[in-house]
Amino acid sequence: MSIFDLVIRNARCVTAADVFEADIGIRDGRIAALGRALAVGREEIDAAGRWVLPGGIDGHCHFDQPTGDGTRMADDFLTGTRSAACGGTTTIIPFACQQRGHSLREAVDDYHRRADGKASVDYAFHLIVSDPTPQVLAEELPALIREGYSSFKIYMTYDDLKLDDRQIIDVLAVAREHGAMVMMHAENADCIAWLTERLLAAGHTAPRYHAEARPMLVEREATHRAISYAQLVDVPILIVHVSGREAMEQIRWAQGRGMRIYGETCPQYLFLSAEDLGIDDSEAAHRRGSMCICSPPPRDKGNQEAIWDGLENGVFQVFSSDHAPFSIDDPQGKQAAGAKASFDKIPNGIPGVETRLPLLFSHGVQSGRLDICQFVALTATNVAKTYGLYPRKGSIAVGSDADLVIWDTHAPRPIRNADLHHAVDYTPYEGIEVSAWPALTLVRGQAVWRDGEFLGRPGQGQFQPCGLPAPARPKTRGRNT
Ligand code: DUC
Ligand code: ZN
Ligand code: ZN
Repeated sequence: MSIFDLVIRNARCVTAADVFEADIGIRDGRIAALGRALAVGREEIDAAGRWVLPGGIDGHCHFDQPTGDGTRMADDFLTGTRSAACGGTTTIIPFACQQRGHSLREAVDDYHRRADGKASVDYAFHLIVSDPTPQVLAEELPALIREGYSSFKIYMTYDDLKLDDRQIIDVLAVAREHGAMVMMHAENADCIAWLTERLLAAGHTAPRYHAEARPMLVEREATHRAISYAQLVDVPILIVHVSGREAMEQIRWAQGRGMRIYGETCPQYLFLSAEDLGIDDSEAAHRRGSMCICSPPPRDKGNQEAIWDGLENGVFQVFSSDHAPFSIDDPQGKQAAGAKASFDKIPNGIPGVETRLPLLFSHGVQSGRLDICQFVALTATNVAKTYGLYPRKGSIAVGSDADLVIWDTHAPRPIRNADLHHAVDYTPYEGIEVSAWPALTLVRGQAVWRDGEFLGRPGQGQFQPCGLPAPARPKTRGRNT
């Protein structure tokens, strides 16, 4: 009897640190051996000449998240994880979102019911803290962190989610005490409200005014404020979905002073610009603009270049999709407030869980901007470390889960929504050329995507409790300020 369930031969393995040639022996869903001339497996795959990378971890995506305003996300755990698998992502981390007046525990229980039996890739949960009552701060959060929910998102904008400054500091203090990671949505809510009121009063309602209501200044200010509170409390934070240069400068400044401030960015800030929100008030511009409304908004070409630089030079540790799926022709989606709704009534978010890795591989690695180890770090290894999943996830190492992707790097094609596997009726990246796509995606040794066919089974994906994130472990000596 064979000692391996599967052997991948002649793999050009890539980790965040190394590139090496090896056979990969897989047993019981884990990598059991790496070496040359491994014993014959029950199944064999020859990967000669192909890159074999850790499966992607999407550390920021929204599936089946209750919105509370009558809108509805197009993807649930069935279609969202199917789409993830087909794009080479083997673990997703969406958000169990607390509704005000309710407990965090209710949000977590509800979210497990939504995921149970549906996922075809592995998943963990972040928490969204929208109501940090004394009970939440003193009891619920510490208990949930111990149980494997060790990261939470704080919003500085959105009326139904945002925390005031004192609440932010209180939540950061809990994260510090218990070693959790806090993700900050950094935009200044009052500036946005003031600008929005003025734009609407002037009759400026088209989607392109979304970008004017949320200029870089509001993101830069909130980023600086979030960093200041993290410094005050002496706790690491991750600034999520950073859209451009001025916010990056704040992060770089803090990193340069030795603070543990981390950065995440997303494909929309590399491949979309404010022009995608529309250049006039036509119907076509409204439709295209609605498809691309997300927050923070896409910026200009100069900011796109700055984001590429930040991926290359280490401002960013994590590259996520921020997949937030609202269909364009759904009366509960982008058109919930009507076909000609004003920009402030259009649900924020764009899909991208399936296209995240092919876009970055094609335009980052193959164009020579990023080396392939950086790609692995940004899309898998650092994500696993940031959220307490490493080394079970995010590496090619003996003992790690066999979450692997064999890449086809000679697969030129335009992105077409018709070829994607989410339940959203558009992709904002329609027509963008990519030349790399996963040929095979394995989740714990099981094929979920092979040669253009989805092979996953609902329920095959398992919940992964998170340990304490490595970058958030309380420091032993001194303050970091
Ligand atoms: N912005 C968010 O903060 N979340 C989801 C989508 C978006 O655009
Ligand atoms: Zn956000
Ligand atoms: Zn988000």
